[in-house]
Amino acid sequence: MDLRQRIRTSQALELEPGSKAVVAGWVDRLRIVGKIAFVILRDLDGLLQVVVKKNQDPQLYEQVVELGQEDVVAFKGTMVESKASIGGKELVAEEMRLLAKAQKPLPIDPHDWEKTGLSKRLDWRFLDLRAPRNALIFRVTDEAVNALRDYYRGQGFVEVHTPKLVAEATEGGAEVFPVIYFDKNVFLAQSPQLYKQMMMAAGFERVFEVGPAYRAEKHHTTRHLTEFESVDIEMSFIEDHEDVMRMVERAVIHAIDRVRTRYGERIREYFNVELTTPRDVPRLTLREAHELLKKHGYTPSDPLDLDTEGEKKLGEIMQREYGAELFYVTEYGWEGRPFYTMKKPEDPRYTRSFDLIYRGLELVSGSQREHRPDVLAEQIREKGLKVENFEFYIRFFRYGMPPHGGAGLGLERFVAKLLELGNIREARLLPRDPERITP
Ligand code: AMO
Repeated sequence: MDLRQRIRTSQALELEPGSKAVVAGWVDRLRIVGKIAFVILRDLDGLLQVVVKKNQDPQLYEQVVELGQEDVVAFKGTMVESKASIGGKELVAEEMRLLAKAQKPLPIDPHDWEKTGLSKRLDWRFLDLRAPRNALIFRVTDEAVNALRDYYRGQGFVEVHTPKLVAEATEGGAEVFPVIYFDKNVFLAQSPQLYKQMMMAAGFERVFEVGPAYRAEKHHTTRHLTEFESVDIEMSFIEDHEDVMRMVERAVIHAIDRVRTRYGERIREYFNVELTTPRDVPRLTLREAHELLKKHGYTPSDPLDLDTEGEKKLGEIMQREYGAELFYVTEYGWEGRPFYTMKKPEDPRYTRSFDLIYRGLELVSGSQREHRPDVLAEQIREKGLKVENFEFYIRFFRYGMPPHGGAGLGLERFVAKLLELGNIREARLLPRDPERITP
């Protein structure tokens, strides 16, 4: 039996009865009824029942009954119709090749992932991901990120890859990881922010990046990771932040629609979540958001920002009263936004900024950037940072920098909300948090 002839279980199920097939995968279950052995074989695509009858092939039967759960095995045989089997067909085996034994007992049983705590599941992530429901999370991630990529590329964005070892914090000084870099102290990048802006000075006009971002978040929350995948864009020649918002919302809607089209049914089956493609994305200024919240009996803690609880409440109100799962809050107060954000010209207490909220969670954050070097230097000072440390950055702005803006989307948050996962860690292959650095 030659593994090069191997087809997936889903392909085998499409064959005409009587066709020969070589399939391979993991033993999901082994059942022996009388003198018949049934192996449920699992691969990336699904399950296939394989049958061996003792009286037809006693030698093969003896091999099969020795199999254990999670052994890796290949079968060659003939596809036959079988109404009671998954997919209405099964493989009558003629040959078997044991490819690898699974040691027993299994540290976690992929069938029982629900009974296992998340921490233990993450310790044994490779076994946890053998559960089709858990594997689906990463197929959804793949579809979502590629849909975003395809959308942006279609709009003339070019993907770039910027350094993750950097000299300065960009998103607020407290949350950086210092790294010993030869004889210097450097940091892990919190965001590609300064470099995607550099690409505007380089005349690229539209760039995007999908890459890791690092935040030294000490808090254990269900929406923070210390390492996450950030989908960033930056674009030039904008009038204001609204131009960025239109771009981002179309990309997000495109991604939701692609995930729904490809995996909607399976998401319903495994996660009991109904995906709908948003039609439009309402906008509220921060002030309007606060008024709406107060009307519903909630007073936000900071008049110039939106706290997590407020975000969640606002999400519920927008969903209930306007049927909006996806909406923008704009014009955040200057206090709460980074130094590179453009202030609102008519009222500098506020900024040309926005957050996109999806199902009650901040999914995207963005703004128009301050592109006038002297104003930018002043803003760096206002935030209590040293202008000298940002000289390499301010330089980008001195030789012809177009008006520009951009945004960053947290990929794990996106997937967590698409599937209504209770904890963002489930949406990261190998999440890092203050305690976890292995596997
Ligand atoms: P911000 O800091 O808001 O903005 O981050 C952008 C988006 O990244 C996600 N995110 C996180 N996801 C998981 N764990 C975390 N600890 C975490 N922190 C942030 C969120 C958030 O909306 N440079 C700006 C973006 C820009 O203006 O272009 C920035 O990084 O989904």
